[in-house]
Amino acid sequence: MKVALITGIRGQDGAYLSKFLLEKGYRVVGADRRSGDSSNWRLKELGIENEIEVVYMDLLEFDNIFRTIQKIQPDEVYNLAAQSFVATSFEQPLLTADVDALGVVRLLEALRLIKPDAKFYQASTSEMFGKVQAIPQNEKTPFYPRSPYGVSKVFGHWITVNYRESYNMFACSGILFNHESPLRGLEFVTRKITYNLAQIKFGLRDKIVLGNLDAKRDWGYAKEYVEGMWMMLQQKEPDDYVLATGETHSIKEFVEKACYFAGFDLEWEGKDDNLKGIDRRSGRVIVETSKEFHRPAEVDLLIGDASKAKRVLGWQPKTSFEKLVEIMVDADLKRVAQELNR
Ligand code: NAP
Ligand code: F7E
Repeated sequence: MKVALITGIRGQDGAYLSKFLLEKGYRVVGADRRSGDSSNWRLKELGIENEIEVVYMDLLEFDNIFRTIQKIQPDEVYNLAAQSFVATSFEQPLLTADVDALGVVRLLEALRLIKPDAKFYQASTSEMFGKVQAIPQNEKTPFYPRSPYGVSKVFGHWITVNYRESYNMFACSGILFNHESPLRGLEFVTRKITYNLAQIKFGLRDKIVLGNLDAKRDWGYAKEYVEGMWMMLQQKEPDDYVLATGETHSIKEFVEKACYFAGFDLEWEGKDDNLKGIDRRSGRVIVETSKEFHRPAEVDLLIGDASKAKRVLGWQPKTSFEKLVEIMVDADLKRVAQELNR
């Protein structure tokens, strides 16, 4: 039985990857940093809460990582843990760098010393492309990060490449574009939209306040992206791969589609920071914009070219943008209805 150690077990990708690996017959050990809120809602929703062995491991503490690797002796390590919210990285740049940059080298160093033959996956990101230097972006596109998060992830990416080249370790970096799901955190724009629209639908909220609606993202379905992570570690040689859909949509388009699936008839009025989304049926303002949610530096456009992953791994996304929005809206309408019935 292969042993997989997953950091960031309580996050969106940690949950989907755990389920995928359990179905493949892995023993899954999940590293939890032991924060105050130890709710396992995602693992519960996937029905796997009791199938995962949880260990306490924080990427900030080297001895803790060292002892965990020594004890678990993993065959595969998926480093999904991160301070992953771009907006927070501007408020907490040092913490973000400590976890997202130095955390990676702590883990790699522990593996090099104890289990150098373990396969390693690093969760890199399209945020590394930032102010994009080419359209679409692929493995060869130069990085130009626009946030402390993006800068830290560039370090995580290059240190992974460096350990592969210096010590011959099987270390891969997956450069994943935005991937969403009903298990996405509420702070990210897609889930903020779908959950809050569901609350408006059930009369629990008046409106949603958002930031820059013009930014464009390449959004895929998280459940499919974790399979790509695993595929990278099953190849003969370690390498880096972009996973993306090759389509891009603005936040405004996401709002429009989500409103449609939630049963609102949206029309826009005004512009820029005075843009309002009005439901024609009720005449009520349900979407507003505010500078509060703007970032000091924005990533305006992301669109990925995943042709290498398709050619080498046989990976390709299956869920369309429209279907993804529908899945997320439906899940949140059900959740809010259940919350009301409790
Ligand atoms: P997520 O839901 O925010 O999960 C991140 C996890 O990391 C959380 O469980 C968090 O623990 C944990 N964590 C934070 N600080 C830690 C520390 N010091 N030590 C140990 N664990 C720590 O993120 P996700 O969406 O699943 O993404 C997974 C990874 O892929 C992240 O590295 C992210 O940066 C990267 N990524 C994500 C996307 C995307 O679109 N989702 C795209 C590209 C790359 P708590 O549960 O205790 O908060
Ligand atoms: O923002 C705009 C915001 O926070 C998307 C992380 O998983 O994907 C994610 O990073 C866009 C930005 O995701 C609001 O300005 C407008 O342009 O959902 P987000 P992100 O920053 O793209 C990458 C690939 C990662 O690696 C990260 O870990 O939406 N936006 N209004 C807003 N964003 C938020 N959060 N809230 C708003 O109200």
